[in-house]
Amino acid sequence: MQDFDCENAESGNMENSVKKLDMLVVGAGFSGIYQLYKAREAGLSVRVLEAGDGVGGTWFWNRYPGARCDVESLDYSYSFCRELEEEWQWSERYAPQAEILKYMEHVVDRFALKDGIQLNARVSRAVFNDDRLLWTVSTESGEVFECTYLVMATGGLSIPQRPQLKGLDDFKGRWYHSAQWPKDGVDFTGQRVALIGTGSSGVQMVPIIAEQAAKLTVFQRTANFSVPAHNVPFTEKALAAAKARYPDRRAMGREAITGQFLNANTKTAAEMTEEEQRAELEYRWKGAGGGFRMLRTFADQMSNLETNKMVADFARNRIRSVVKDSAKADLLCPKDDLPFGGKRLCVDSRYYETFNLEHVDIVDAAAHPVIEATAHGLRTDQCEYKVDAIVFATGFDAMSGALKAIDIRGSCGKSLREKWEHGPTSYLGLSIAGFPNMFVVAGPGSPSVLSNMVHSIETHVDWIMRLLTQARATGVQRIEATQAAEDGWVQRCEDEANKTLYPRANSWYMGANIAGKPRVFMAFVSGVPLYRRIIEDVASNNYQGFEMA
Ligand code: NA7
Repeated sequence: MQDFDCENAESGNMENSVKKLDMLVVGAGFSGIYQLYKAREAGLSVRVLEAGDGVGGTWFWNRYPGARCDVESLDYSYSFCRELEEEWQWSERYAPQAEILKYMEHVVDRFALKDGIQLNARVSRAVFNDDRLLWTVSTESGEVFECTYLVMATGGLSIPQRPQLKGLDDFKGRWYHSAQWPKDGVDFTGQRVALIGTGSSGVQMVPIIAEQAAKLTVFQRTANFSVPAHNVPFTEKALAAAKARYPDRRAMGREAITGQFLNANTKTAAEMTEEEQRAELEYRWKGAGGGFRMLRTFADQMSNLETNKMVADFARNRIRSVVKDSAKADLLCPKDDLPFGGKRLCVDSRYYETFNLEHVDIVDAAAHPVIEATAHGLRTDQCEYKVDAIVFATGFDAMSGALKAIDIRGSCGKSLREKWEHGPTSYLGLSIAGFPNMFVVAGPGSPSVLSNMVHSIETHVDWIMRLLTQARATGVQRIEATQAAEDGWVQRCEDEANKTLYPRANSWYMGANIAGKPRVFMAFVSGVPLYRRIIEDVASNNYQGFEMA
């Protein structure tokens, strides 16, 4: 089948020509690339539209100093091709941004996908036509496409949030956002730098910027928990040994709550002696563990406040044992009202240690918020901090932001922005009632950001392709989640979240990081294996919850 049917491409007027495809995919990150590969394999004409001037999604945009994935590289990679797994040589346990981007570019080249991806094409509007059963999709530059299936591979963290800071235009230095970092990098040598935000991006950046800057002042609104990554370079031997066990590793990942094997403890804290509890905590914090293993210390860690507090206290003690200045340590210790893991856990290399450097300071931006930027720095209600550069590591309009950024109109002109006014809703995090033939990869209502994203992406794309293959074989032209199925799923997601401690935290999972955003827990919290079984059951039951016509 022809890959790209430019019906009017010969007309010479590309702006007004309408390109017709079986499938249009929005976004060329991990989701979009795999969706393109699978759709081509199934013989569909397909094109990916990508806003950036390169592929990679998250890993294209987030080039800030120290950016790396905090899911281990061997897990945070495609599993669909054994040869690809064998060929690719990860250099470290946790790959840096540049290496992940190189990997994604390699995948695009290796599977000859480049000609299916259109760069510099930001989608602004998508409208469903009920009579013709087609989506009309427009880009900001005025290109128009028609497609039968629309796949939103727009990512969970792709709309950066820059605080509306008064006076920023008058600031005479340079400012940056972690997710819009200059491609050529930034040299902070000898500079006074202000960094706002202490989520994963800020936590990864602090040690690296501190190496260059003359003075680094970190403005922290909420202290979050961060655990040591224990990142190490792979030796040839270690990588070969890991690869020899790859099929087992992937199989264990599939059956793990987060889609990556973290050696989860199956016992609750109450089922262990104090000595055993201590040993478990130590094991997870230290080299053999590290990273997200700390989230699986006890089986009831995210549902039992007392157990969670045990982990939180352990982490707080560790912070205090590292940070010598007790005033800094007080600030860096998360408060009691934040459950451990309630906000996305940070995974760091020398974050807390960096605050022992004399030129690195921390400011309590909750007690003394940044009020404005001045010509020479930032002003809180207490004083002015003179700086040469401001770095915003202030996060994203997560989960729903990227979809709401596009004017999506479903059946009978229904607006997704209006539908989601009170928070995102979906059936299985894959499909939205009123938006036929549109699918969301790792969308709100699926494990997505609570899981190893690459695993969840592969699960979704495979599921979507299975559905479309059956639909095409049986002459089904319109696939739409029913409102009842969606309502039931939304309720289930809420019920599952309410069994946990997650809703207690003012996290971006809850939409709490954006002023005025509805507070809804946006992910399916009960884990990858259960979720996969649910969607497999739906498929086996003739796509229960979908209307297929
Ligand atoms: P996050 O995790 O959303 O962190 C953003 C940080 O910025 C967080 O500490 C926020 O404080 C802080 N923030 C946001 N707005 C402000 C204002 N106005 N003033 C002061 N501080 C502010 O984003 P990241 O980019 O670090 O990480 C995103 C994800 O990428 C991460 O979770 C991983 O999945 C990878 P708050 O906690 O809201 O008080």
